[in-house]
Amino acid sequence: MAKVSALQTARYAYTPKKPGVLNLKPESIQLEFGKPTKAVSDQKELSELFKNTYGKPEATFVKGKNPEVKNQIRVGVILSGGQAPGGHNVIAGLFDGIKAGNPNSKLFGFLNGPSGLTDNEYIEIKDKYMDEFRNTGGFDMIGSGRTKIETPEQYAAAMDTAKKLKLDAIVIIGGDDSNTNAALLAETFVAAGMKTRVIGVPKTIDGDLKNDQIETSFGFDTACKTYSELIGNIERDANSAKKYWHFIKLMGRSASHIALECALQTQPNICLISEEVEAKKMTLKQITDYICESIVARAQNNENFGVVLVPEGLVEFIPEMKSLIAELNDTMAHKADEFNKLVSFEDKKAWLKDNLKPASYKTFDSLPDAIAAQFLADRDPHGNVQVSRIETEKLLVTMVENQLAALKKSKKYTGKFSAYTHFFGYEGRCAFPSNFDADYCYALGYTAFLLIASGVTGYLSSVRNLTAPAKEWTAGGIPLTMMMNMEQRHGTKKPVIKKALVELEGKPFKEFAKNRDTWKVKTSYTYPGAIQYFGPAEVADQTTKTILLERGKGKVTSAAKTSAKTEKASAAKKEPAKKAKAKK
Ligand code: FBP
Repeated sequence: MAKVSALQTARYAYTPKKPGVLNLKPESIQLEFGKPTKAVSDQKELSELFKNTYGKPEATFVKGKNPEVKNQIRVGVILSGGQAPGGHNVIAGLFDGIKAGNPNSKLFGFLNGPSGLTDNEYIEIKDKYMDEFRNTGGFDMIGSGRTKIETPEQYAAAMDTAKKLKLDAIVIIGGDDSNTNAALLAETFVAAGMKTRVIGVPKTIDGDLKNDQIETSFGFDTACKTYSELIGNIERDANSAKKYWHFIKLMGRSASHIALECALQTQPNICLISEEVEAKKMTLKQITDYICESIVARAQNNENFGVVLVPEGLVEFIPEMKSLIAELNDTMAHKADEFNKLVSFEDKKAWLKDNLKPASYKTFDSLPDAIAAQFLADRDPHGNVQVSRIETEKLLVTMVENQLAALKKSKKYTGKFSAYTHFFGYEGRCAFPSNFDADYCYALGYTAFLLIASGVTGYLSSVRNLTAPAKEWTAGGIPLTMMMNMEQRHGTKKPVIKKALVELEGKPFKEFAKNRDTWKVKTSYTYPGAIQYFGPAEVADQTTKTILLERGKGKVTSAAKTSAKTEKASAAKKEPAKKAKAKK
């Protein structure tokens, strides 16, 4: 084993806390089924597409009997998509469950994502190798990848591997797309009369794989805590030096859950929420004005510093940018031969002038060249622009600088503006999982094993009641088709798991909206500090404000309120001293 840090050594010794029911012997845990379920919409189309797996009941584990858990089984596991803290613990929970059922059962890890399954590349996971990755971050144990299994050849190759390896089950650890794949694979295997069951596990730091049944995807907790620590540190630096504005872009391909959670944890001056920008049809100019309002107001209080949080997906939610991106994706795909011959940015720009609609070209032309060039970078495997590569934070700084220069001319602004930009994304995806993610992931993996041992397929491993202590969590399975609807993808309607965007009527957004006008002007920063792995539960085991608020259990304490409380407390302390003086 490579040399490891002291923290890693200490984390190896950590025993994840389990939901009460999972502490029973595996043969004493039984699946209890609820009523048949329906998809969120498009039920008819989905029931036809998933003839064998549609509409299965929700299932919960309870104390009972399941002698089947002792059967010797062979299981394959895949890590799919972007890294998220806790992935190794899902594998650990799955591994321990399988071995607790029957020590001769085997677990195979497919290498580098779903392509490991189609290309038949795998390793057998054994005790010693597993132990090197317990409670660690990263997906490096078996690697991850973004290959989508969609062609008939890929399905045939997946079936071939499952047959060759005599797999009783495959566990796919992934986000909405990967779990859509899991549902399709489950259906394909049943239709082909194969014994291989497919179970999904909800992963993504983006936090957008959640619904009435899935309280959160794993990794969101640790990633948000890591970013919030960094944001808090920057806020404190800004409040100490009092001379810089920091524009911080935060990962989240589409939804703004990460930005919102970090805002609730750190109380920055501004946090943009893409879903709100889209709902209010805000233009880039209006967003710039909104940020400038804060800068001008704070400058009047002699506070020429601040922090702005920008969600990664923002550009795709600004209506004029959304049209530009859609047209660019289309034009660059349909005229790829012509476009790919162009080398310089100037040539590409001239070509776009003739090939884009005038309105889209006008938006493109209004962007600084360096940013405009990022809109033309390589597309992802699905033909979409890679938003993590567009430096929205820099674009906003340029727009703000221009606007402030105009305000200065008209004497409406007399402050100083000096900005730094940051992008936090990769910093958080492989962090040591927080206790919450370590526990949650282990339970998800162990539950996935129990689902396999209970003979079901096309289910997502589900652990609920997450705001309570781990021993009160419940475990079970949710039929994947229950979370699906039909969506237009590249010109055709496809079954997909519905992505959860930030709800503007939801409690987390409302809590933020209630406080943000104060934060915009008054310095109200809160400093969460580093993730704590050891110590009292209120410090080390708490999950996100998002889940607490969603479950009606949390509220933000603003710095304004905190300092009011502190002032009261110190006034009370001074009171006896005053009285004593008066007596003298
Ligand atoms: P998943 O949805 O696959 O978990 O990945 C999410 C994410 O971390 C996004 O936040 C980000 O936009 C994207 O991955 C970056 O992708 P890549 O790792 O390919 O650069």
